[in-house]
Parts: sequence; C-alpha cells; structure tokens
Amino acid sequence: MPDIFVLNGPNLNMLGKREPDIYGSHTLDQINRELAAAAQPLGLSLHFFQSNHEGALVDEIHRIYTVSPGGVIINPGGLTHTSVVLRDALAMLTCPKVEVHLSNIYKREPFRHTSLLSDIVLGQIAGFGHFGYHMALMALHRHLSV
Ligand code: DHK
Repeated sequence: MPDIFVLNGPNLNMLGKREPDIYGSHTLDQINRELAAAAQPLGLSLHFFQSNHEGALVDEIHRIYTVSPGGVIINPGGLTHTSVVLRDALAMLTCPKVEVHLSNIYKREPFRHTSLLSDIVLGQIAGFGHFGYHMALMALHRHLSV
C-alpha cells in the first residue's frame, strides 16, 4: 500500500475558525478524516502532519525521505510564497508531489501569485476549498496507477 504524506503548513490548524469566507468552514481534522476515508478504497495509506514552523516541516520531509514515500500532498500555507528551504527539502523527494491551496491564490493579493514550489510538483490545485485535497488524492492515485 503506497504511503501518502499529507503536509499542512502555518495557520492551517486554524481552519474552521480562520477567515471562513476564504478558507471554508471545515476544520483540518475534518478534512483529514474525510481524506483518510476516501483513501481507503483507493488502497492508499495516509499520514498527516501539520506545523506552524518551517523547520519542523523540513525535518518531517527529511524523515519522509527515509521511508520511500509513494507521494506527498502539501499545502504549505504562506510558506508557498516565501520558503526556499521548504522548496529545497521537497525537491529531495523524487516521489510525485501535489500542491494544494484552498483558495484561488491567483485571484488574491499579488504576493500570493508566486509559488516557489510550482515547478517541482506534479501539479497544483487551487480554489476548490477542502475538495482540493481530494482532487490531489485522485491525481496521485491515477499517477501511481498508470
Ligand atoms: C493558505 C494560506 O495560509 C495562505 O498563506 C496562502 C493558502 C493560501 C490556501 O489557499 O490554502 O496564500
């Protein structure tokens, strides 16, 4: 069963409370539970990690590096637009990676229009709320099946 790692960055632990008009009303726990249920019939095993700290995310990616990951789904939060170190860590992983944003970052402030990860991921999903994580899971499943 391929291991898929679902990583969430800063402030995503506040989903449900945080600007619900932008990020929706689902909590991260709800998102993760629904995603785990969706992964089961696909034969994918999910592992979840969230941190508000760049270094903790980098440490987790180094740990993932040692366990032959099948794929990564990542919403790096604001680190998307700023973090060279997160990009460098993810670039070490040769498995397929999907970048998810709840909001459509291209419809928002100009500083959100740049992702430092977009060219090292299989693809990016933005603007579909929590369903974006499911789209990422489907994309990875299909990618791993062909
Ligand atoms: C989440 C964040 O926390 C923001 O900093 C990004 C992203 C957008 C999202 O849409 O999920 O700019």
